[in-house]
Amino acid sequence: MRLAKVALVDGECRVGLLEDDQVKLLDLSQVDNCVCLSDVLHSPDPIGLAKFLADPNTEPVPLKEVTLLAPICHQEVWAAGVTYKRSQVARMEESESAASHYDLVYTADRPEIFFKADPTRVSGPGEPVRVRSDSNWSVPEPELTLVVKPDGTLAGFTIGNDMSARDIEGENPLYLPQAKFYKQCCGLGPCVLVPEEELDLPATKIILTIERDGSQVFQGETDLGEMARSFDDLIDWLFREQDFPNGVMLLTGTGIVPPDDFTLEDGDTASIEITGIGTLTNPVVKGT
Ligand code: DO4
Ligand code: MG
Repeated sequence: MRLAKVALVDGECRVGLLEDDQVKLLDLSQVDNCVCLSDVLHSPDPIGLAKFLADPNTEPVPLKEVTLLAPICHQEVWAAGVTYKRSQVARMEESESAASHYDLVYTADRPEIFFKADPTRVSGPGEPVRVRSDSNWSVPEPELTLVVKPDGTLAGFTIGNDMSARDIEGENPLYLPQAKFYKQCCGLGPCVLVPEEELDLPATKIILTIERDGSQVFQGETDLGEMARSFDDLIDWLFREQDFPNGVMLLTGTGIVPPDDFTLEDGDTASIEITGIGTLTNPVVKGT
């Protein structure tokens, strides 16, 4: 089941169930204290609750008549890194001085986990993601994103774009928060997949496409079978000595890194497709 936050033509914000090219709107008022998508996702049975809330008296709305919003409410957004071989190699190339850190963290018991964004820094489908004005080497990072309940159990999956300034991160690993955390630094969407069965990891593809002036300038592909860590392991580390009363989103690292001579430019478009979830597309803006 795919659940989304949508804005209707009159601007009203609703939660909907995506089915083909239609959205079935949910009537959240039927349940006490159920006001946002996360209230459905964090319930003990999100699929059962969404079916119960699907309003039989309202006609489904054509998907093209709504605007899909970032599927986030009050959650913090965190990210794991160096969880794919491709990321380990790229990081070791970009930073001579920190190469051994990236090498070690790939196989260490403790993963790299960092704070990525609060909801105000997240861009939904179609909204701009940003390249810092003081970066000349930035890339999108296409990442499966775990939607985690306050109790640490998995509610579902969405798509994340961990925008990254490779030059700032590569100059000194102590600059990582500046390379990763700034306004419009994170794309999320277009919906949350609440799986009805376990994901088939090797069959779940991630495809990153970057377009410039209407032409494709980069495309890369990986699959979840390439990930070196399990979802449970990442969630377990994230929740050590942390409480997330609003739930949390966890980006799980990139397995696609464009070649070293590639940097995003103002006006590019980054699209990330993940099997079973959909495609998250964002225009890129560069600060001046
Ligand atoms: O330390 C570097 C960040 C790694 C990362 O964001 C990734 O592998 O996706
Ligand atoms: Mg990343």
